[in-house]
Amino acid sequence: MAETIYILNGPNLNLLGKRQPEIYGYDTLADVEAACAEVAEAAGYAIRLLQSNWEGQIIDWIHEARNDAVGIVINPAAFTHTSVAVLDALNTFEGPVLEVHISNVHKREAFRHHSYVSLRADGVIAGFGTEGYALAVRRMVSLLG
Ligand code: DHK
Repeated sequence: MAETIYILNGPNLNLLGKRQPEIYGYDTLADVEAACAEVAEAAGYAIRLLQSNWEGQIIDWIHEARNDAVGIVINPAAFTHTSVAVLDALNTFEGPVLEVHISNVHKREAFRHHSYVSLRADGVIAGFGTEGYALAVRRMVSLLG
């Protein structure tokens, strides 16, 4: 069976495509999933894309990834800037971790400039729109190679 890359998404990303499209664009998470699956499957990997508005659920999925995934791509959304608990969970994961932000967080409010998750991430993509996810999966494939 193909090894799996987890693609985890934090709060409000269930509304992707409808929520502040001037910032996050019109693509939905289903579009993101299709783009990531194409890149991953071409390289012989499977993806599992998940989204939750609940911090504890994201942490539980990171724990699950310890056994079930070879890498994690994560857009922690607002938890990026607030969650030591998500950082601690990612520190329990042994494979590569890539952090994605759809918007360029550095061009936005100062509170978005700090990321707890970046203390663990092996790479960060910000401001590439939803295309950033598939780019992160491409990089994940090279890191796993
Ligand atoms: C998404 C969010 O929901 C925000 O809380 C982050 C991130 C930025 C994004 O650009 O994907 O600050």
